[in-house]
Amino acid sequence: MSIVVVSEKLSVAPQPGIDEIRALSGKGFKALINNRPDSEDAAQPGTRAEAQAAKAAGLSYSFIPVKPDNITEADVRAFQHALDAADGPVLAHCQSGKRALSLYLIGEVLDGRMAADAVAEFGRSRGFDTGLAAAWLQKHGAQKPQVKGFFDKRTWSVQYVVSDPATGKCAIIDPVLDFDEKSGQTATINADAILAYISQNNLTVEWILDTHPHADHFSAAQYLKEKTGAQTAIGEHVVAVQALWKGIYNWPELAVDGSQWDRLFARGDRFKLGSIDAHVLFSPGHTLASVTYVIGDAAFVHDTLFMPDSGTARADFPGGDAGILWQSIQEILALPDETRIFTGHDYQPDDRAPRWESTVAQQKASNPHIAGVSEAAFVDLRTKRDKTLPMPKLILHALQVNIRGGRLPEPEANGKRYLKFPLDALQGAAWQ
Ligand SMILES: N[C@@H](CCC(=O)N[C@@H](CS)C(=O)NCC(=O)O)C(=O)O
Ligand SMILES: [Fe+2]
Repeated sequence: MSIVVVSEKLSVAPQPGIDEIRALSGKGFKALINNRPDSEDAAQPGTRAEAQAAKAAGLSYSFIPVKPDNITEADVRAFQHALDAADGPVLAHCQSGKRALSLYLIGEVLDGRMAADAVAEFGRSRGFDTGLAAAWLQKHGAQKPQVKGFFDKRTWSVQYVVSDPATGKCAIIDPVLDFDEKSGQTATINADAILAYISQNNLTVEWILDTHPHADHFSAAQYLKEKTGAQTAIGEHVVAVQALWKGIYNWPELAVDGSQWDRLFARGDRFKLGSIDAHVLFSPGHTLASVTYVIGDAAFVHDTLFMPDSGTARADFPGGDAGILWQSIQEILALPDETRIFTGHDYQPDDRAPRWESTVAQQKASNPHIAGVSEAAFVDLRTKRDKTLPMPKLILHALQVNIRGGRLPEPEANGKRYLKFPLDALQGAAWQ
């Protein structure tokens, strides 16, 4: 049996004989992992005999049998658990050592400690063909992005960095540019926290995505594009929102062709985040242009569904429509039950700590605007509730920035920037 050292804690080997297992503690090993289902061949000792020999030698023993074509994430996690639990060096084996090494490598990539394209070379340099791990990652692992949420207390917004552990590529979704309406000051506290996370984790920004032109905060898309060089994108119907607000702001020079973004997404468009497949749902109702980004198993739904204890987004902004929002929500709920749903705001009902992740199944089971609610009842409850909601305090500030992709107004001759407010253009004043 030739033992190959993989890390300080792990070595892998082909099938050991019973005598070789008994000798392992003398070589400093504290634990044995057997990744081989019983009865693969007549000569193999089998798990009972291995367990007995390991225990007699004072080793802890784990049986995590996998077939080469049927490895699951649970096997990978069980392998990691056995490795972590051991109080010293571990020997893992299958027939040749290839499966044992593959389980380890898949875990390293899933947890972001190794790049997927380093897997093959890692195996080769130690005498193993680890194409198995590479193929597994291509099929499963690479489709599960890591999602980091950043909550902005001022606007109850959730901003996301979504990354592909296999390649280190990431997207920033719905970043906030800070604005204090009382002083008129802007700042980049939120966006800089996002940039710090990206640099600490050695990520490369591929996309800066907005789900819709926000009515309650400024988008930091332009600032982040200047910092990272990544491409910006939004839904193609942003041109309708531009046309609508061009009228409200009486703004003849505003280009209403979406040229302020690098890419405009249409319903069903596909794109890649590193090795992860992503596609776009058109999700209007809250605004004319809202989209949902489905990246691997994660859907970024922004202002459609909130957390199950918080219902849904309002549909009474210019261009909003409760019936259309209902249709958009149905399309999101038709995603697989285990799809992770990431919402764009959390208004912290009863002052609970902010939360932003749920699943399609949880939304269907317990969101009071959805579970057992008909379309007519939804439209009724949404319309009644929207009549009670004052306009967001920054709606007139934010739209003139966000329909230009997060660009602040151009400075005037004195170098200062100014916002412009139409009077009596919107309804919904909260006089009392
Ligand atoms: N009080 C907040 C309200 C913001 C707001 O209206 N948010 C929208 C999303 S942009 C919403 O759907 N709110 C639902 C609700 O407040 O119930 C503000 O002034 O900014
Ligand atoms: Fe919104």
